[in-house]
Amino acid sequence: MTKPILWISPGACSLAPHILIREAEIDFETVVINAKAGFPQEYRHMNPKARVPIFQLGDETITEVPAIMTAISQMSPNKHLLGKTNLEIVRTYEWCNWLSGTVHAQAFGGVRRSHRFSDDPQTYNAIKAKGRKTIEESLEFIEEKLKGSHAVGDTFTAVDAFLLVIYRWGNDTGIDMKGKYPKYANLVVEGLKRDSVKAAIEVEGIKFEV
Ligand SMILES: N[C@@H](CCC(=O)N[C@@H](CS)C(=O)NCC(=O)O)C(=O)O
Repeated sequence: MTKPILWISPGACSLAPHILIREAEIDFETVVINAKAGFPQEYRHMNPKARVPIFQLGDETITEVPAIMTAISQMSPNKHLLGKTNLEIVRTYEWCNWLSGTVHAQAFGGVRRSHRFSDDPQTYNAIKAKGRKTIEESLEFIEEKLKGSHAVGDTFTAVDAFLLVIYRWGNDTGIDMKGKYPKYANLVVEGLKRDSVKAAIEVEGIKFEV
């Protein structure tokens, strides 16, 4: 079988499955595109939704961070990257749906991609302000929820990979992540020690400060 291919954009949400596929120790290839200024139109045939990540697995093309992370986890079942017990797997989906739908799409989307919410540029500042407020509320919720170095159970899961991305975006947004969210910062410090995380950051050529 041909190697799976993960399409990523440096520092984007694709960093989460990129970390996870390294954690899963799967032999894979990457296609690196720059989606920061918008998904390049020439690759639209790969994902008509015009977003990274994209995961090519044999004849299948999989999109959406939680779905891709599920596919990766299924390829290395002994790593338990969605959690070890049925309840942990449920908690992983609970986290991932919220991180994807509310924190990523709604909160950071409002700040970074206001045009997705309205065709009227006069509303963009209000959308950005609401997005920023939702980011801060979400970060407080994360801080309250965390109990140790892992969000689900006592091992590294897809949720930790996703939380690393969101933390980095928080820093990029000018929020004092370390000062305001010490438990979250601790999870990130522990995550940054992992070979999978170090390698993904290096390959993407991005900075990751706690
Ligand atoms: N719901 C999608 C969101 C993917 C997404 O928004 N990706 C961003 C990068 S973080 C992107 O490709 N943006 C390009 C654009 O908005 O044109 C998922 O979970 O995969």
